Amino acid sequence: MKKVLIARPLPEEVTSALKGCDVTVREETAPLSADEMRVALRDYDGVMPTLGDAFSAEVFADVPNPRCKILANFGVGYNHIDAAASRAAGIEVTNTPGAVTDATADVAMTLMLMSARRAAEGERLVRSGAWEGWHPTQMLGLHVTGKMVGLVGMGRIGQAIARRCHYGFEMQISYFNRSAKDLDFPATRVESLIDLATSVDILVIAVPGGGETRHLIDETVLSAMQSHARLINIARGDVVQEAALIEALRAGKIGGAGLDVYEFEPKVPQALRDLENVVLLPHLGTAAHEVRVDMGLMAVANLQAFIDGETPPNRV
Ligand code: 8YV
Repeated sequence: MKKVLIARPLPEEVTSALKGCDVTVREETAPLSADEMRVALRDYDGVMPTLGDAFSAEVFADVPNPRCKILANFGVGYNHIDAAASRAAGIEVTNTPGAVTDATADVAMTLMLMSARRAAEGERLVRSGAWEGWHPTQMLGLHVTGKMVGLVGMGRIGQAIARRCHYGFEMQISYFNRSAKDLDFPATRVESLIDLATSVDILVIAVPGGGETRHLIDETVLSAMQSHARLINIARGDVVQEAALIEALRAGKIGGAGLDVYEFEPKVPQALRDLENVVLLPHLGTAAHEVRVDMGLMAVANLQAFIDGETPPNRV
């Protein structure tokens, strides 16, 4: 019987869905250690890893002829897995596109509204007991309706965000993407990231993580943004050069930021935590029970196909 390792506790409806195999659910919430990854590759036929399980080229190199043949990632982003090294080791990688889209787009909107309307700052004020009452110029933020939003990346999640911006908030949409997209809402493709950064009130990052997008948002891009503009990141932390962002926020080069992800997650620099003009969420993108169940069932479908000798539906 095939042996499967699920690397984190997941809702019971997910862990009980795999049939015809011997399933081990690891009870710890922390990422797999290098030793645990080596054991996973050596002793299991299939593994369901997730964010933080750093299956690097070194880990694959440590386990020649692995028993494992599939890493069915729980999540759409798989930049923690060296997919080329995995394939070279004879292990296929799958992910969970679609299941994460709406929930992640919702968190982008949450951050956009919170940052623009200074909601976290306001909440801190009320909680501190220092609020002295309403007055016409208190805590004025940026009006969102009708503003210009720029999407860095127009994949599934980018489109879900843009749709919300267009239909919900009458925003003008422009985007920077490798290829032009056939979209069901009005949007202008911009050839240069700097031009996009210069022209919008809110810049939203929705590109995959990994080597190609690392530090895409650097000092030059941040300096191009307008001083009232907001930067929203629901993608991967290292798409933004965090030190440059801290400096831009500190110097008032941009108006604020809303972050769900961090360059050295889960480490969030004190300098960032000290700033008022940034909203900080703990990677809540897909943190809703039904979404995690959908993601889990998608990862299970990939594993199940492998166990049944079929082609997994979501190979990366
Ligand atoms: C997940 C995400 O919760 O799916 C992704 O790529 O970023 C998240 O929202 C997490 O990464 C699980 O893999």
